[in-house]
Amino acid sequence: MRSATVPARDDFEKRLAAKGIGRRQFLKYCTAVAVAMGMGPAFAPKVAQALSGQAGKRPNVVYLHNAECTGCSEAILRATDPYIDVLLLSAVNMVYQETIMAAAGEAAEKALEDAVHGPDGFVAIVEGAIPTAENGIYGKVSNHTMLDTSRKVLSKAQAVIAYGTCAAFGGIQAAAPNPTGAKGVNDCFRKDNIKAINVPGCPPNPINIVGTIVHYITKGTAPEMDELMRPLMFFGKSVHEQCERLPHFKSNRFAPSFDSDEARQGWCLYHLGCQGPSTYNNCPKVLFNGTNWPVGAGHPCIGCSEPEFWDRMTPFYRG
Ligand code: FSX
Ligand code: SF4
Ligand code: F3S
Repeated sequence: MRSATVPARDDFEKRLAAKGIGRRQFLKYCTAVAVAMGMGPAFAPKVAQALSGQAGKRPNVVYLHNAECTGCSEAILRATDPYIDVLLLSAVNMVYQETIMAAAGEAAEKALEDAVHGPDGFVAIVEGAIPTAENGIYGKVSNHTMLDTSRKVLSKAQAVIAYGTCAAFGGIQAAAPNPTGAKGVNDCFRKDNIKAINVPGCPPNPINIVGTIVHYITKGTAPEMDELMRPLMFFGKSVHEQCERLPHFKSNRFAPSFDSDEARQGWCLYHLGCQGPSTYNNCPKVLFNGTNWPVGAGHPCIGCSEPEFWDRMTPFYRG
């Protein structure tokens, strides 16, 4: 793929500095991404190169929104460091993103047309499920159904990333009785031979999309995936096997209620509804914003990175 112009490293560092982020803090973030990718800290300079746009390849990215709460974008936009505008806009050439783009109306539509038919190709990132009932009339942007726009855009993309559980598996829109016929990308477009890399979570951890993009830039391929098309480097282990409360589970120490001393002392939340044993994600190790994760904060895992979790894992609270 041909790439957009490589930005000067100085510009990148100036933009980071304008956000109050020093080089050391940026490198710390790159190390966290490298470790989450299972590559170890020695891979951090490569991550830094990719994120600063110095890896020589800046893929064009078309970012589509479908039926969703936009929490996936929010997870990136509210990330503590190093902020999407500096990070993603340096690593990739974001040619269309409805939440953050300045263009509106016809100008926005033209930007999408240009990107899809441009000579350089593009990677598509999809957020949200696709309503399919009655030819997709339950989800429209600019009088086009999300179903039509997604099919048109995704069939031309060099790679497709379904970001968030809604885009990956349908999410809450697809929960029973699913009146809009909402589906995840792979389910929706199986016959069109569109294959998305799934990066689920409701919301997903921003590190997992950043790591997927870094992998694509540095290796030029999709990462190794499980049978649900989730990168193994992020979703290869269950939440349970990485959980800090696991020793309590193994010793049969289960918290009797959320407000008990036992819960505060870190006893296992299994009897209160925790779905960690049947959920695959890296939350216990990667944390959100490097700070904490649901079970660490005393909340059971609700299985948010699994298909049909709204139907299969509810009620979320027991006991
Ligand atoms: Fe779904 Fe994302 Fe949950 Fe929300 O876009 S994965 S409802 S956090 O926003 O799609
Ligand atoms: Fe497993 Fe949940 Fe208990 Fe952690 S709290 S050990 S994830 S059951
Ligand atoms: Fe989701 Fe469970 Fe992690 S609810 S955020 S997969 S702990």
